[in-house]
Amino acid sequence: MKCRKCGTDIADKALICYRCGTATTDAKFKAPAATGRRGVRLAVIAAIVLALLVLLAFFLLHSRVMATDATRPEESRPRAIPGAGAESPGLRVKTRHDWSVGEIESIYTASLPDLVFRAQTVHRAHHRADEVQGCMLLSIKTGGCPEDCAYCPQSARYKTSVTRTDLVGLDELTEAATRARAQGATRFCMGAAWRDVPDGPDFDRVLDMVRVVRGLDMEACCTLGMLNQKQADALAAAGLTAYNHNLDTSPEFYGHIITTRTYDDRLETLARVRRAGVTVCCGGIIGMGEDRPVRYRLLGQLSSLDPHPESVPINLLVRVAGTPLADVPPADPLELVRTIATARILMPISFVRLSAGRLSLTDEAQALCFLAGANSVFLGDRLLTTPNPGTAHDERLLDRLGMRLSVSPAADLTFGSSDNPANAGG
Ligand code: SAM
Ligand code: DTB
Ligand code: SF4
Repeated sequence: MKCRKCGTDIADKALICYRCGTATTDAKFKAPAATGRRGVRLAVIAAIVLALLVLLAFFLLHSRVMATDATRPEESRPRAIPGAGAESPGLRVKTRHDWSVGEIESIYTASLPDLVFRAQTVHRAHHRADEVQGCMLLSIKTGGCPEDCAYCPQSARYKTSVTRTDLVGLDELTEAATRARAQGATRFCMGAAWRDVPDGPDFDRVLDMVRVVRGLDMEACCTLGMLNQKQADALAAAGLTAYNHNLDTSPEFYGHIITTRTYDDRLETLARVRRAGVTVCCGGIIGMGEDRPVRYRLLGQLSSLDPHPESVPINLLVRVAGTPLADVPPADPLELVRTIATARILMPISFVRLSAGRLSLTDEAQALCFLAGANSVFLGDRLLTTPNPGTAHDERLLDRLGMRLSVSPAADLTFGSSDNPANAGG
Protein backbone atom coordinates (compact mmCIF):
# COMPACT_ATOMS: atom_id res chain seq x y z
CA MET A 1 0.00 0.00 0.00
CA LYS A 2 0.95 3.65 -0.22
CA CYS A 3 1.49 6.08 2.66
CA ARG A 4 -1.57 8.34 2.83
CA LYS A 5 0.67 11.34 3.50
CA CYS A 6 3.84 11.02 1.34
CA GLY A 7 2.68 8.29 -1.09
CA THR A 8 5.70 6.04 -0.43
CA ASP A 9 5.13 2.30 -1.14
CA ILE A 10 5.06 0.43 2.15
CA ALA A 11 4.28 -3.11 3.18
CA ASP A 12 0.56 -3.97 3.47
CA LYS A 13 0.81 -4.75 7.21
CA ALA A 14 2.99 -1.73 8.11
CA LEU A 15 1.68 0.29 11.04
CA ILE A 16 3.53 3.46 10.10
CA CYS A 17 5.26 4.77 7.03
CA TYR A 18 8.94 3.98 7.35
CA ARG A 19 9.71 7.22 5.48
CA CYS A 20 7.54 9.97 7.12
CA GLY A 21 6.34 8.10 10.22
CA THR A 22 2.61 8.64 9.50
CA ALA A 23 0.30 5.96 10.90
CA THR A 24 -1.24 3.79 8.25
CA THR A 25 -4.86 3.73 9.60
CA ASP A 26 -7.08 5.62 12.05
CA ALA A 27 -8.07 2.34 13.61
CA LYS A 28 -4.78 2.20 15.46
CA PHE A 29 -5.61 5.52 17.04
CA LYS A 30 -9.09 4.36 17.98
CA ALA A 31 -7.66 1.53 20.01
CA PRO A 32 -6.91 3.65 23.03
CA ALA A 33 -10.52 4.84 22.98
CA ALA A 34 -11.67 1.24 22.91
CA THR A 35 -9.33 0.47 25.81
CA GLY A 36 -10.75 3.51 27.61
CA ARG A 37 -14.30 2.13 27.36
CA ARG A 38 -13.10 -1.23 28.62
CA GLY A 39 -11.31 0.64 31.40
CA VAL A 40 -14.53 2.39 32.35
CA ARG A 41 -16.37 -0.93 32.33
CA LEU A 42 -13.64 -2.48 34.45
CA ALA A 43 -13.73 0.44 36.85
CA VAL A 44 -17.53 0.09 37.21
CA ILE A 45 -17.19 -3.65 37.86
CA ALA A 46 -14.39 -3.02 40.36
CA ALA A 47 -16.51 -0.43 42.16
CA ILE A 48 -19.42 -2.88 42.38
CA VAL A 49 -17.14 -5.65 43.67
CA LEU A 50 -15.62 -3.25 46.20
CA ALA A 51 -19.05 -2.15 47.39
CA LEU A 52 -20.08 -5.79 47.76
CA LEU A 53 -16.89 -6.51 49.73
CA VAL A 54 -17.53 -3.55 52.04
CA LEU A 55 -21.10 -4.77 52.58
CA LEU A 56 -19.84 -8.29 53.29
CA ALA A 57 -17.22 -7.01 55.75
CA PHE A 58 -19.85 -4.90 57.52
CA PHE A 59 -22.19 -7.88 57.69
CA LEU A 60 -19.46 -10.19 59.05
CA LEU A 61 -18.35 -7.67 61.67
CA HIS A 62 -21.91 -7.00 62.71
CA SER A 63 -22.77 -10.67 63.02
CA ARG A 64 -19.58 -11.19 65.09
CA VAL A 65 -20.64 -8.51 67.54
CA MET A 66 -24.10 -10.01 67.65
CA ALA A 67 -22.57 -13.44 68.27
CA THR A 68 -20.62 -11.95 71.17
CA ASP A 69 -23.74 -10.43 72.60
CA ALA A 70 -25.79 -13.50 71.93
CA THR A 71 -23.71 -15.43 74.47
CA ARG A 72 -24.80 -13.02 77.18
CA PRO A 73 -28.10 -12.83 78.97
CA GLU A 74 -30.37 -10.10 77.63
CA GLU A 75 -29.95 -8.11 80.80
CA SER A 76 -26.17 -7.89 80.48
CA ARG A 77 -25.99 -6.52 76.94
CA PRO A 78 -24.70 -2.98 76.69
CA ARG A 79 -27.34 -0.46 75.72
CA ALA A 80 -26.48 1.98 73.00
CA ILE A 81 -26.34 5.09 75.14
CA PRO A 82 -24.35 7.83 73.39
CA GLY A 83 -21.18 8.59 75.28
CA ALA A 84 -21.79 5.92 77.88
CA GLY A 85 -20.90 2.77 76.04
CA ALA A 86 -17.74 1.05 74.95
CA GLU A 87 -15.13 3.03 73.09
CA SER A 88 -14.12 0.55 70.39
CA PRO A 89 -17.09 -1.78 69.96
CA GLY A 90 -15.65 -3.04 66.69
CA LEU A 91 -12.93 -4.80 68.66
CA ARG A 92 -15.33 -6.88 70.70
CA VAL A 93 -14.43 -10.51 71.04
CA LYS A 94 -16.64 -13.50 71.55
CA THR A 95 -16.96 -14.54 75.18
CA ARG A 96 -15.48 -17.96 75.88
CA HIS A 97 -15.98 -20.39 78.73
CA ASP A 98 -13.39 -22.97 77.70
CA TRP A 99 -10.05 -21.25 78.32
CA SER A 100 -7.44 -23.91 78.97
CA VAL A 101 -4.95 -23.55 81.81
CA GLY A 102 -2.19 -23.43 79.15
CA GLU A 103 -3.88 -20.53 77.38
CA ILE A 104 -4.41 -18.71 80.67
CA GLU A 105 -0.76 -19.23 81.58
CA SER A 106 0.44 -17.80 78.28
CA ILE A 107 -1.79 -14.74 78.72
CA TYR A 108 -0.75 -14.23 82.35
CA THR A 109 2.97 -14.63 81.69
CA ALA A 110 3.23 -12.43 78.60
CA SER A 111 5.51 -9.40 78.94
CA LEU A 112 3.74 -6.83 81.09
CA PRO A 113 3.46 -4.33 78.21
CA ASP A 114 1.90 -6.98 75.96
CA LEU A 115 -0.44 -8.19 78.69
CA VAL A 116 -1.61 -4.72 79.67
CA PHE A 117 -1.99 -3.68 76.02
CA ARG A 118 -4.13 -6.71 75.27
CA ALA A 119 -6.23 -6.23 78.40
CA GLN A 120 -6.69 -2.53 77.66
CA THR A 121 -7.75 -3.32 74.09
CA VAL A 122 -10.38 -5.78 75.33
CA HIS A 123 -11.40 -3.34 78.06
CA ARG A 124 -12.01 -0.48 75.62
CA ALA A 125 -14.16 -2.66 73.41
CA HIS A 126 -16.67 -3.12 76.21
CA HIS A 127 -16.21 -0.42 78.82
CA ARG A 128 -15.29 3.20 79.22
CA ALA A 129 -11.58 3.35 79.95
CA ASP A 130 -11.83 6.53 82.03
CA GLU A 131 -14.56 5.44 84.43
CA VAL A 132 -14.74 3.23 87.47
CA GLN A 133 -17.79 2.28 89.44
CA GLY A 134 -17.79 3.31 93.08
CA CYS A 135 -19.22 0.73 95.48
CA MET A 136 -19.62 1.04 99.21
CA LEU A 137 -19.55 -1.82 101.68
CA LEU A 138 -21.34 -2.15 104.98
CA SER A 139 -20.86 -4.98 107.39
CA ILE A 140 -24.45 -5.57 108.44
CA LYS A 141 -23.59 -8.40 110.82
CA THR A 142 -20.02 -8.60 112.04
CA GLY A 143 -17.84 -11.38 113.45
CA GLY A 144 -18.60 -14.63 115.23
CA CYS A 145 -18.72 -16.66 112.03
CA PRO A 146 -18.46 -20.44 112.51
CA GLU A 147 -16.47 -20.94 109.27
CA ASP A 148 -12.68 -21.29 109.24
CA CYS A 149 -11.69 -19.19 106.18
CA ALA A 150 -7.98 -18.65 106.92
CA TYR A 151 -7.96 -15.08 105.63
CA CYS A 152 -10.97 -13.85 107.54
CA PRO A 153 -10.88 -11.70 110.66
CA GLN A 154 -14.57 -12.45 111.24
CA SER A 155 -14.16 -16.15 111.90
CA ALA A 156 -15.01 -17.01 115.52
CA ARG A 157 -12.08 -19.45 115.42
CA TYR A 158 -9.39 -16.75 115.38
CA LYS A 159 -8.50 -14.16 117.97
CA THR A 160 -8.67 -10.89 116.07
CA SER A 161 -9.63 -7.35 117.03
CA VAL A 162 -13.05 -7.70 115.40
CA THR A 163 -15.95 -7.14 117.80
CA ARG A 164 -19.01 -9.24 117.19
CA THR A 165 -22.25 -7.37 116.49
CA ASP A 166 -25.85 -8.33 115.69
CA LEU A 167 -27.61 -7.47 112.45
CA VAL A 168 -27.79 -3.68 112.09
CA GLY A 169 -31.15 -1.94 112.16
CA LEU A 170 -32.91 -0.52 109.13
CA ASP A 171 -32.28 3.06 110.23
CA GLU A 172 -28.53 2.57 110.46
CA LEU A 173 -28.56 0.87 107.08
CA THR A 174 -30.58 3.68 105.50
CA GLU A 175 -28.20 6.29 106.89
CA ALA A 176 -25.11 4.44 105.61
CA ALA A 177 -26.63 3.86 102.18
CA THR A 178 -27.73 7.49 101.85
CA ARG A 179 -24.19 8.62 102.79
CA ALA A 180 -22.72 6.21 100.27
CA ARG A 181 -24.91 7.62 97.49
CA ALA A 182 -23.83 11.14 98.42
CA GLN A 183 -20.17 10.08 98.20
CA GLY A 184 -20.61 8.85 94.65
CA ALA A 185 -21.33 5.15 95.15
CA THR A 186 -23.77 3.59 92.70
CA ARG A 187 -23.62 0.13 94.26
CA PHE A 188 -24.11 -0.71 97.92
CA CYS A 189 -22.90 -4.07 99.23
CA MET A 190 -24.10 -5.57 102.48
CA GLY A 191 -21.92 -8.25 104.05
CA ALA A 192 -22.87 -10.60 106.88
CA ALA A 193 -20.54 -12.95 108.70
CA TRP A 194 -22.86 -15.91 108.31
CA ARG A 195 -22.07 -19.42 107.13
CA ASP A 196 -25.56 -19.48 105.62
CA VAL A 197 -28.61 -17.30 105.80
CA PRO A 198 -30.92 -17.80 108.80
CA ASP A 199 -34.61 -17.76 107.87
CA GLY A 200 -36.82 -15.57 110.06
CA PRO A 201 -36.77 -11.95 111.18
CA ASP A 202 -33.11 -11.36 110.34
CA PHE A 203 -33.56 -12.47 106.76
CA ASP A 204 -36.77 -10.42 106.49
CA ARG A 205 -34.80 -7.40 107.63
CA VAL A 206 -32.14 -8.06 104.98
CA LEU A 207 -34.93 -8.10 102.37
CA ASP A 208 -36.08 -4.71 103.66
CA MET A 209 -32.50 -3.47 103.43
CA VAL A 210 -32.37 -4.49 99.78
CA ARG A 211 -35.57 -2.53 99.14
CA VAL A 212 -34.14 0.54 100.86
CA VAL A 213 -30.94 0.46 98.78
CA ARG A 214 -32.86 -0.01 95.54
CA GLY A 215 -35.13 2.84 96.56
CA LEU A 216 -32.03 5.06 96.72
CA ASP A 217 -31.37 4.26 93.07
CA MET A 218 -28.29 2.16 93.75
CA GLU A 219 -27.48 -1.39 92.84
CA ALA A 220 -27.92 -3.64 95.84
CA CYS A 221 -25.45 -6.45 96.49
CA CYS A 222 -25.44 -8.91 99.39
CA THR A 223 -22.87 -11.38 100.61
CA LEU A 224 -24.45 -13.50 103.30
CA GLY A 225 -22.86 -16.94 102.88
CA MET A 226 -24.62 -19.95 101.43
CA LEU A 227 -28.19 -19.56 100.13
CA ASN A 228 -30.97 -22.03 99.40
CA GLN A 229 -33.18 -21.52 96.35
CA LYS A 230 -36.08 -20.05 98.32
CA GLN A 231 -33.81 -17.42 99.83
CA ALA A 232 -32.24 -16.60 96.48
CA ASP A 233 -35.72 -16.17 94.98
CA ALA A 234 -36.83 -13.95 97.88
CA LEU A 235 -33.76 -11.73 97.44
CA ALA A 236 -34.52 -11.48 93.72
CA ALA A 237 -38.13 -10.52 94.44
CA ALA A 238 -36.90 -7.81 96.83
CA GLY A 239 -34.92 -6.36 93.93
CA LEU A 240 -31.39 -7.56 94.71
CA THR A 241 -29.04 -6.67 91.85
CA ALA A 242 -26.12 -8.95 92.68
CA TYR A 243 -25.04 -11.64 95.11
CA ASN A 244 -21.38 -11.87 96.08
CA HIS A 245 -20.08 -15.34 96.76
CA ASN A 246 -16.41 -15.86 95.95
CA LEU A 247 -14.65 -19.02 94.84
CA ASP A 248 -11.64 -17.40 96.57
CA THR A 249 -9.00 -19.68 95.04
CA SER A 250 -8.45 -22.74 92.86
CA PRO A 251 -10.13 -26.06 93.69
CA GLU A 252 -6.69 -27.60 94.44
CA PHE A 253 -5.57 -24.87 96.87
CA TYR A 254 -9.01 -24.42 98.44
CA GLY A 255 -8.46 -27.05 101.14
CA HIS A 256 -5.47 -25.07 102.48
CA ILE A 257 -7.74 -22.09 103.10
CA ILE A 258 -11.18 -23.41 104.09
CA THR A 259 -12.25 -26.75 105.45
CA THR A 260 -15.78 -26.03 106.72
CA ARG A 261 -17.48 -25.91 103.33
CA THR A 262 -16.58 -27.29 99.95
CA TYR A 263 -15.89 -25.76 96.56
CA ASP A 264 -19.02 -27.49 95.30
CA ASP A 265 -21.08 -25.85 98.07
CA ARG A 266 -19.97 -22.53 96.66
CA LEU A 267 -20.76 -23.50 93.08
CA GLU A 268 -24.23 -24.63 94.16
CA THR A 269 -25.00 -21.30 95.83
CA LEU A 270 -23.80 -19.52 92.69
CA ALA A 271 -26.10 -21.67 90.56
CA ARG A 272 -29.07 -20.80 92.79
CA VAL A 273 -28.29 -17.10 92.51
CA ARG A 274 -28.15 -17.41 88.73
CA ARG A 275 -31.39 -19.38 88.65
CA ALA A 276 -33.11 -16.68 90.71
CA GLY A 277 -32.16 -14.11 88.06
CA VAL A 278 -29.79 -12.16 90.31
CA THR A 279 -26.45 -11.20 88.78
CA VAL A 280 -23.40 -13.03 90.08
CA CYS A 281 -20.46 -11.35 91.81
CA CYS A 282 -17.73 -13.94 92.15
CA GLY A 283 -13.98 -13.61 92.40
CA GLY A 284 -11.10 -14.48 94.63
CA ILE A 285 -8.09 -13.47 96.67
CA ILE A 286 -4.45 -13.35 95.73
CA GLY A 287 -1.52 -13.22 98.13
CA MET A 288 -2.54 -16.18 100.32
CA GLY A 289 0.77 -17.97 99.65
CA GLU A 290 -0.48 -19.50 96.39
CA ASP A 291 1.71 -19.86 93.31
CA ARG A 292 0.85 -18.68 89.81
CA PRO A 293 -0.76 -21.96 88.66
CA VAL A 294 -3.28 -21.59 91.50
CA ARG A 295 -4.24 -18.21 90.04
CA TYR A 296 -4.49 -19.65 86.52
CA ARG A 297 -6.87 -22.29 87.82
CA LEU A 298 -8.96 -19.81 89.82
CA LEU A 299 -9.28 -17.66 86.70
CA GLY A 300 -10.09 -20.79 84.69
CA GLN A 301 -12.89 -21.68 87.12
CA LEU A 302 -14.34 -18.18 87.07
CA SER A 303 -14.27 -17.95 83.29
CA SER A 304 -15.82 -21.41 82.93
CA LEU A 305 -19.00 -20.14 84.60
CA ASP A 306 -21.59 -19.66 81.88
CA PRO A 307 -22.58 -16.88 81.75
CA HIS A 308 -19.50 -15.24 83.25
CA PRO A 309 -20.05 -13.56 86.61
CA GLU A 310 -21.19 -10.03 85.82
CA SER A 311 -18.83 -8.89 88.55
CA VAL A 312 -15.41 -10.31 89.41
CA PRO A 313 -13.85 -8.94 92.61
CA ILE A 314 -10.11 -9.46 92.79
CA ASN A 315 -8.96 -9.08 96.39
CA LEU A 316 -5.39 -8.69 97.54
CA LEU A 317 -5.16 -10.40 100.92
CA VAL A 318 -5.46 -7.99 103.84
CA ARG A 319 -3.21 -9.71 106.35
CA VAL A 320 -5.03 -9.46 109.66
CA ALA A 321 -3.30 -10.21 112.98
CA GLY A 322 -4.72 -13.32 114.60
CA THR A 323 -5.73 -15.06 111.35
CA PRO A 324 -3.68 -18.01 110.07
CA LEU A 325 -2.55 -15.94 107.07
CA ALA A 326 -1.36 -12.95 109.13
CA ASP A 327 2.31 -13.59 108.38
CA VAL A 328 2.21 -14.86 104.82
CA PRO A 329 4.73 -12.87 102.69
CA PRO A 330 3.01 -10.04 100.84
CA ALA A 331 2.28 -10.62 97.17
CA ASP A 332 4.07 -8.61 94.47
CA PRO A 333 1.57 -5.92 93.37
CA LEU A 334 2.46 -6.69 89.74
CA GLU A 335 0.99 -10.17 90.28
CA LEU A 336 -2.26 -8.41 91.14
CA VAL A 337 -1.96 -6.40 87.94
CA ARG A 338 -1.39 -9.61 85.96
CA THR A 339 -4.36 -11.30 87.63
CA ILE A 340 -6.64 -8.37 86.84
CA ALA A 341 -5.41 -8.12 83.24
CA THR A 342 -5.94 -11.83 82.70
CA ALA A 343 -9.42 -11.68 84.25
CA ARG A 344 -10.24 -8.78 81.92
CA ILE A 345 -9.10 -10.74 78.85
CA LEU A 346 -10.91 -13.94 79.86
CA MET A 347 -14.13 -12.19 80.91
CA PRO A 348 -14.38 -9.11 78.67
CA ILE A 349 -17.85 -7.95 79.65
CA SER A 350 -17.62 -8.42 83.42
CA PHE A 351 -16.91 -5.67 85.88
CA VAL A 352 -13.49 -6.47 87.31
CA ARG A 353 -13.36 -5.03 90.80
CA LEU A 354 -10.13 -3.94 92.43
CA SER A 355 -11.37 -4.94 95.85
CA ALA A 356 -9.63 -5.51 99.19
CA GLY A 357 -5.98 -4.62 99.69
CA ARG A 358 -5.76 -1.18 98.06
CA LEU A 359 -4.19 0.34 101.17
CA SER A 360 -1.06 -1.72 100.55
CA LEU A 361 -0.81 -0.47 96.94
CA THR A 362 0.79 2.75 95.75
CA ASP A 363 -1.33 5.03 93.62
CA GLU A 364 0.85 4.03 90.68
CA ALA A 365 0.15 0.33 91.24
CA GLN A 366 -3.57 1.10 91.37
CA ALA A 367 -3.20 3.05 88.12
CA LEU A 368 -1.71 -0.08 86.56
CA CYS A 369 -4.68 -2.08 87.82
CA PHE A 370 -7.03 0.34 86.03
CA LEU A 371 -4.90 0.09 82.88
CA ALA A 372 -5.20 -3.67 83.21
CA GLY A 373 -8.98 -3.38 83.09
CA ALA A 374 -10.19 -2.94 86.67
CA ASN A 375 -13.29 -0.77 86.56
CA SER A 376 -14.62 -0.67 90.06
CA VAL A 377 -13.38 0.10 93.57
CA PHE A 378 -14.81 0.12 97.05
CA LEU A 379 -15.10 3.67 98.34
CA GLY A 380 -14.94 4.79 101.93
CA ASP A 381 -12.43 4.33 104.73
CA ARG A 382 -13.62 0.84 105.66
CA LEU A 383 -14.24 -2.35 103.76
CA LEU A 384 -16.14 -4.71 106.07
CA THR A 385 -13.84 -4.75 109.08
CA THR A 386 -10.50 -3.54 107.66
CA PRO A 387 -9.37 -0.07 106.51
CA ASN A 388 -9.62 1.26 102.95
CA PRO A 389 -8.07 4.39 101.37
CA GLY A 390 -11.11 6.66 101.85
CA THR A 391 -13.12 8.78 99.48
CA ALA A 392 -10.91 11.90 99.64
CA HIS A 393 -7.83 9.89 98.66
CA ASP A 394 -9.72 8.19 95.84
CA GLU A 395 -11.01 11.49 94.51
CA ARG A 396 -7.41 12.76 94.33
CA LEU A 397 -6.22 9.54 92.72
CA LEU A 398 -8.91 9.57 90.03
CA ASP A 399 -8.28 13.24 89.43
CA ARG A 400 -4.55 12.59 88.92
CA LEU A 401 -5.41 9.86 86.45
CA GLY A 402 -7.98 11.94 84.57
CA MET A 403 -10.56 9.32 85.51
CA ARG A 404 -13.87 9.60 87.29
CA LEU A 405 -16.53 7.63 89.10
CA SER A 406 -19.38 6.53 86.87
CA VAL A 407 -22.52 8.46 87.65
CA SER A 408 -25.11 5.84 86.77
CA PRO A 409 -25.50 2.43 88.31
CA ALA A 410 -23.82 -0.10 86.04
CA ALA A 411 -27.03 -2.10 86.00
CA ASP A 412 -28.74 0.74 84.19
CA LEU A 413 -26.05 0.74 81.53
CA THR A 414 -25.30 -2.89 81.04
CA PHE A 415 -27.89 -5.01 82.77
CA GLY A 416 -30.84 -2.83 81.96
CA SER A 417 -33.52 -5.29 80.95
CA SER A 418 -36.77 -4.45 82.69
CA ASP A 419 -37.73 -8.11 82.81
CA ASN A 420 -34.67 -8.90 84.90
CA PRO A 421 -35.73 -9.39 88.54
CA ALA A 422 -32.35 -7.92 89.46
CA ASN A 423 -33.62 -4.59 88.24
CA ALA A 424 -37.19 -4.82 89.28
CA GLY A 425 -36.94 -3.69 92.86
CA GLY A 426 -36.99 -0.34 94.52
N1 SAM B 1 -19.67 -14.72 104.92
C1 SAM B 1 -19.85 -14.44 103.58
C2 SAM B 1 -19.05 -15.30 102.67
O1 SAM B 1 -18.07 -15.87 103.10
O2 SAM B 1 -19.44 -15.44 101.50
C3 SAM B 1 -19.60 -13.01 103.21
C4 SAM B 1 -18.48 -12.19 103.71
S1 SAM B 1 -16.82 -12.49 103.14
C5 SAM B 1 -16.05 -11.29 104.09
C6 SAM B 1 -16.71 -11.98 101.47
C7 SAM B 1 -15.36 -12.14 100.81
O3 SAM B 1 -14.45 -11.17 101.29
C8 SAM B 1 -14.64 -13.45 101.01
O4 SAM B 1 -15.12 -14.46 100.20
C9 SAM B 1 -13.22 -13.09 100.63
O5 SAM B 1 -13.00 -13.29 99.26
C10 SAM B 1 -13.15 -11.60 100.97
N2 SAM B 1 -12.27 -11.41 102.14
C11 SAM B 1 -12.55 -11.67 103.41
N3 SAM B 1 -11.51 -11.38 104.20
C12 SAM B 1 -10.53 -10.92 103.40
C13 SAM B 1 -9.20 -10.48 103.63
N4 SAM B 1 -8.66 -10.48 104.83
N5 SAM B 1 -8.48 -10.08 102.56
C14 SAM B 1 -9.02 -10.09 101.33
N6 SAM B 1 -10.26 -10.52 101.06
C15 SAM B 1 -11.01 -10.93 102.08
C1 DTB C 1 -15.20 -9.09 98.02
O1 DTB C 1 -14.78 -9.93 97.20
N1 DTB C 1 -14.44 -8.27 98.73
C2 DTB C 1 -15.22 -7.48 99.61
C3 DTB C 1 -16.67 -7.84 99.19
N2 DTB C 1 -16.48 -8.90 98.27
C4 DTB C 1 -17.66 -8.17 100.19
C5 DTB C 1 -14.93 -7.77 101.03
C6 DTB C 1 -13.49 -7.57 101.39
C7 DTB C 1 -13.34 -7.83 102.84
C8 DTB C 1 -11.96 -7.52 103.33
C9 DTB C 1 -11.77 -7.85 104.76
C10 DTB C 1 -12.62 -7.07 105.70
O2 DTB C 1 -12.70 -5.83 105.60
O3 DTB C 1 -13.19 -7.67 106.64
FE1 SF4 D 1 -17.36 -16.38 107.69
FE2 SF4 D 1 -17.48 -15.30 105.27
FE3 SF4 D 1 -15.42 -14.77 106.93
FE4 SF4 D 1 -15.62 -17.18 105.85
S1 SF4 D 1 -15.32 -15.26 104.75
S2 SF4 D 1 -15.20 -16.74 108.01
S3 SF4 D 1 -17.83 -17.45 105.82
S4 SF4 D 1 -17.54 -14.23 107.23
